Amino acid sequence: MIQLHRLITNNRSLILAYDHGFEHGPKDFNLKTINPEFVFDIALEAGFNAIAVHAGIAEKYYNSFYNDIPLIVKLNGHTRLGDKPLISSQVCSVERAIKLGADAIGYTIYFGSKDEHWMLEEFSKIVDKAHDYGLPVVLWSYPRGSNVDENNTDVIAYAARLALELGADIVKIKYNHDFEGLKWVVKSAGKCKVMIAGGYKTPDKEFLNTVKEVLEAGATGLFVGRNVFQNPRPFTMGKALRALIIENKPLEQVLRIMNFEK
Ligand code: FBP
Repeated sequence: MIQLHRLITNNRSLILAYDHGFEHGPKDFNLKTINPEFVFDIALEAGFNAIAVHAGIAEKYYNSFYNDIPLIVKLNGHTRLGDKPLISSQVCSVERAIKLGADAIGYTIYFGSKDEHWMLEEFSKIVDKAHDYGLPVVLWSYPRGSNVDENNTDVIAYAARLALELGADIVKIKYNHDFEGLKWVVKSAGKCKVMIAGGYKTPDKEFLNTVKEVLEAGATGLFVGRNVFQNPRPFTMGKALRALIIENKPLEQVLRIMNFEK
């Protein structure tokens, strides 16, 4: 039985992504957010459904104090030191993730890249093993490559469908601001839950509006990094997202309570 219930509340979910130190480098952080404990504290205090990190961060920072936050260990990654990455290498096994306390496994596939066959093969084996242990699998489903239009709705729907076909339980996609298109993406993913990546830091009100929109289109929730930890009030933004996504509060009320009017 796949243990999805810790990651999803009333068919909604809010997950904090903190794999940026690996995927982009410390440039995404400031003097506070460079410290993983600060970001774990945001997840804990704002009541996120889970936090996603690489193995080294889990090993050194996910201690008993944070046990209430379900842990997603990301099994593959790439650096940003060379060309735009089209392959993500496995850097952690399912077994190691379990030893680190993982409640779920994360993995990225760049569909459409010339190396996709490596990632397809590797991911299939990982899904098989993770499911044997009852662990849900989250796929960062990112179409990418010289002949791939990452922003095209049909391409995003294809990426969502591939996640379902491969056995992922949650698929994380980038939203292209095509509201009707997202409904089709969600349909394409079937029983695989669709979560939206946060993207670059955007103004608070605009960002929360987008979140409201993706929920209306049928997304299960948000799998967000920079729009929380790069916010000058990251705890407040975390709580606002919790109110909007999990507690189903109206956007106007969330904006008012959190004083996000500007
Ligand atoms: P953000 O909410 O900050 O966009 O994080 C989502 C995420 O998928 C991270 O998990 C990951 O590190 C990053 O975006 C990858 O972005 P990109 O594919 O642009 O490097």
